[in-house]
Amino acid sequence: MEIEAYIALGSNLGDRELNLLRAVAEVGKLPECRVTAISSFYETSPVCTVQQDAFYNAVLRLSTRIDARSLLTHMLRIEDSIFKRLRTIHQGPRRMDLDLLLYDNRIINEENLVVPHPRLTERRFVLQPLCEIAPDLVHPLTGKTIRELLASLKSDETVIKL
Ligand code: PH2
Ligand code: MG
Ligand code: MG
Repeated sequence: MEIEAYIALGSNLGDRELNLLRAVAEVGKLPECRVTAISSFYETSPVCTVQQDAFYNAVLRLSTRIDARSLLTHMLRIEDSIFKRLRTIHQGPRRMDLDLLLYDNRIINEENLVVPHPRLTERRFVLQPLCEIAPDLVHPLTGKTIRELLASLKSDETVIKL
């Protein structure tokens, strides 16, 4: 059975636009995965403790037959092997960060695999692109749509559609 998953993409090192395009292509090449929607790209102010440059962020929708754990493993492999991600500084600058936001309407609480993504509801740099491609999607924990979550969000992040 095909299910729909949503993945957030973020880059603030190197050619940020090219990095997002490459990541979309790599996710699309995964076994039994089809990218069925991509948001616009957004330039966003960094939300973190470590001082760093602005991000490019986007969200994509995937139709897939692989389970959430395998999908996550593939995503981490793309970060490591394609984008040579170094995990030296926690939340430090990176060419590519791929986060699994939603997997069907499932609630998963396993080590290193928490879905829906725990910070999804607090981050404009995620909610705004997600709302562009899935405004009526219901967040399985809050029962609210993405549009409602975005409307009630209080955050001073700058998120500019490119
Ligand atoms: N990712 C983080 C921390 N802060 N800020 C923005 N604007 N965009 C991100 O993708 C981002 C962040 C940790 O993954
Ligand atoms: Mg992240
Ligand atoms: Mg991540």
